[in-house]
Amino acid sequence: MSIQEEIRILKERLDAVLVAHFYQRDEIVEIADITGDSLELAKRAMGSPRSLVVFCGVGFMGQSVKILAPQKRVVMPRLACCSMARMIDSAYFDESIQKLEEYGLLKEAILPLAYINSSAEVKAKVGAMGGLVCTSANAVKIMQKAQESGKKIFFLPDRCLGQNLAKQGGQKSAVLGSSSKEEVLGADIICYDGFCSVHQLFTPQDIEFYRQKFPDILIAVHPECDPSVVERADFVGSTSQIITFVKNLPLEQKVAVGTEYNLVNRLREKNTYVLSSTKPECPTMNETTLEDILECLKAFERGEPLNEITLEEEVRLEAHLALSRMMELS
Ligand code: CIZ
Ligand code: SF4
Repeated sequence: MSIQEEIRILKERLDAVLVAHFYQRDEIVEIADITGDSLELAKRAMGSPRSLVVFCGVGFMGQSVKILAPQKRVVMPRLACCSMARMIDSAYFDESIQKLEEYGLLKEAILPLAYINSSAEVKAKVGAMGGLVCTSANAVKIMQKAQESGKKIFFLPDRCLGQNLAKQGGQKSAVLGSSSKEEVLGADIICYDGFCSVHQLFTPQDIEFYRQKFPDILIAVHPECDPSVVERADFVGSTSQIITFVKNLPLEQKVAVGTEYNLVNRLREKNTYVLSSTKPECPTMNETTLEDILECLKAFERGEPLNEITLEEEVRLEAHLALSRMMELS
């Protein structure tokens, strides 16, 4: 029996749904019941009648399912952690707010806005301060709504997404820790100094290279890329938005895409290029294998669940506040 078949049988027996993020390896995406971006996956896993969620992705994504659907058991074949999410924990969050207070901002005048790529503990801190979450797909809209509060926005952890949002809205941004106190106080959006190591790989030189090689090529990038890359692109969007954009192009239209390799490689058979001379693979997303999924299901059946996601109820409830504020607005 093939490993795919073994997984399928065990999945049925355990009443499990297999979900996989777009950045997972092809063989994982091929056997998944649900594929999507982190929020789509969390929502669809929550709505699934299955009691067990086997989540192929990185830690914060499994946590998002547990925050929204605490009655479900959630296991991850690999407990891989997004390097960006790991750049901020609750202690760093507190230190950042303290720093802003030292600069003279009142805590009540700060609204934290967390990118979904953050841990449940950080989302809980954000929720407790009245803040909310956004994804790359709804960031523009959520940022506008957040700013209607009249408060200073503290955007975390991705400085690039924060800077790109500010630029797009004709606003000023500053990065806590590297900008001066005056720049921070004068900014509309104050960013935490985190970034995605994969999306940092794309450079303006890569865009230059493709534009010279193919003058009519289109450049599509993810907003986790540096602002110097985003400002030179023809299209900027989340993973789902990039997929829709590229799939709707005429087949003869060349496009170079700046996001994770596995996703780009699956987009189209022809005329699609990876916007980098190095292979932009997300190392943690790439860790999960079919063998891991099989082992995870077997361990669950033995009553020894592997990498089960558990959250303290207080953390879950406060993180839920931040997530549900986003869902009400989007
Ligand atoms: O939210 C996600 O799944 C991520 C990490 C990126 C995106 O643009 O969809
Ligand atoms: Fe995190 Fe970047 Fe990997 Fe996405 S591509 S999971 S942001 S490290």
